Amino acid sequence: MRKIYFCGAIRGGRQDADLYQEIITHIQKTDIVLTEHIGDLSKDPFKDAVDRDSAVYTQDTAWLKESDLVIAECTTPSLGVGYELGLAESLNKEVHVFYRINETYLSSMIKGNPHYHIHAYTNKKELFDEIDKILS
Ligand code: 6IA
Repeated sequence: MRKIYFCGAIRGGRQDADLYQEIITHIQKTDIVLTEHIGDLSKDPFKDAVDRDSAVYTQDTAWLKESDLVIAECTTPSLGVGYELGLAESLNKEVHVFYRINETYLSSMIKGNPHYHIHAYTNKKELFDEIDKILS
């Protein structure tokens, strides 16, 4: 099974966390999601932060290195996701970026980068159909 590194905003904002969980559950039907906590609303990302930040960084960069494919939902802008996308490019990973075209202007540094496969969508059907195409 392929290992998918899924990126979504955490401290950038949790308004899409339920959608992240749906995406993760969907991908898990066929593949392994290394970052399955991204959709977990039960944990407070601001609590006990000081001693956890370096553990998060070490674990996530290791997972990114071992991943076969990166999928990011970028409607909610996130410094961490932007960093992960840049690192994924330098590691030459295949990267798919999703965003809701009616709700955000995706950064030119992502949208204009030919390394990334950019997928604008307007509804969940489009989103999941496109993910299925990528994973098929
Ligand atoms: O700047 P942000 O926090 O929005 O960055 C989000 C991105 O960084 C995600 O794609 C994650 O891969 C990574 N990241 C940021 N914080 C965490 C984290 N905190 N755990 C794992 N990955 C993280 C722990 C709280 C969490 C269980 C809700």
